[in-house]
Amino acid sequence: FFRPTNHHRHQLGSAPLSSQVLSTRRELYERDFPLYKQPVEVGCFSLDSQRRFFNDSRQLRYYVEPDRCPNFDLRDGYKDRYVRRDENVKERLDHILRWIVANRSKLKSRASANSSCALDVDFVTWRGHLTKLLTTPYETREGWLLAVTRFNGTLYISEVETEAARQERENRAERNKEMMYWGYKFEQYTCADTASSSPDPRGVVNTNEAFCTVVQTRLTDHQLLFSGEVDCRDRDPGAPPPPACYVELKTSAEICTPKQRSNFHRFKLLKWWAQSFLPGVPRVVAGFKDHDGVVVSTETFLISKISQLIKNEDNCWKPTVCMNFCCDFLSYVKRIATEDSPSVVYLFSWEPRREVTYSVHRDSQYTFLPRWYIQEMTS
Ligand code: 0WD
Ligand code: CA
Repeated sequence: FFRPTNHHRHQLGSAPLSSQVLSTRRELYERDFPLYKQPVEVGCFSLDSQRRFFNDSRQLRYYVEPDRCPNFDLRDGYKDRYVRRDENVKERLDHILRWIVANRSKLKSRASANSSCALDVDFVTWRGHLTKLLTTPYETREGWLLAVTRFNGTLYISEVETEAARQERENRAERNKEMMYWGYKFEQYTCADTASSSPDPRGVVNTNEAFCTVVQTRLTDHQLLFSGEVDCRDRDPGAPPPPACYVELKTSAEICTPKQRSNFHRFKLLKWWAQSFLPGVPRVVAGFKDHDGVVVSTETFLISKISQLIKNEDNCWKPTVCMNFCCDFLSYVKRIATEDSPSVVYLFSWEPRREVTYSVHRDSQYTFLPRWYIQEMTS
């Protein structure tokens, strides 16, 4: 996928290797691009309209290219055809853990195939958590909290909602609630249930439903297993195998001025790139909407072309900074989170303009590995 060309990275002003904190200053991460292996899909799962888990691809949808001049009304159905997932239910890593239990044989390490239940990976997490790490050196508004538990040698990373995020969620303005619906409505206009059917914009939008890919890859010396929600796939049966056939759907405000274009490149494309680059999803289809929530045009962005697209912006984000920071964060976690116990949580915490710090918690509110998982993996 990408190869490092420089083997002296720690001499070129990277973060101190023994510190209790981790700097997020961009300059420290301007090294050559680290090795990131081509992500391989090792499985998938689906969550149905009632958020029930299935170890299969029943919720996978098929991308149908819109007309050149679409006229998708994203507000349609908000009041009467919208079933919203209950955001008060904290699922943490549970769906991924269920997938692991159902697919253990695929993951057992060669060394311990008959004895211990160790997985062959260093980290298990959601793709969305890794996206947050990739964008951290450029984030100026929202901090994060990541809980880490070491269990049978594997480090599990699960996000904890910050106080600020909880307040934002509980005080969300009506307009923002409606705009959150627009993204899902765009999916409904562009996705069909089968390779040969058409989208049905008269149906119900139910955000409990999800199709998730599970991928395995390696970032330098970190073996990763993570899952991410996938919107749809190329409907051509001759398309390349997953994840190369997957398509990410986004909506964004229409771009009318050079300032808007620059902001789109500097902020939106960073998030879009980070999210899809991680699982190896090659393209994002953007629907550009006007103020009234009508999609008036679409455009395909190839993830492999985004770094060229942004090169003309002054002071823009760099993929290498994102990946090197993530890599150093994972090394930092390995160094700090040494006690192997399902009831111990190392809570890593970051606020904009600060360093990453951590605290340790035993049998606390932060413990997140469920008993059923520990039991399955110990027997
Ligand atoms: O425990 C948590 N704090 C979180 C759990 C935070 C974020 C996600 N999740 C879980 C949910 O079970 C969800 O099904 O992760 C799943 C999605 O995981 P992901 O792919 O790692 O998340 P991310 O890349 O942030 O989001 C992908 C899509 C979003 O699409 P857009 O185009 O808006 O980025 O997943 C949806 C959303 O459609 N999504 C969520 N769905 C359910 N719960 C959530 C969420 N909290 N966040 C984003
Ligand atoms: Ca999406």
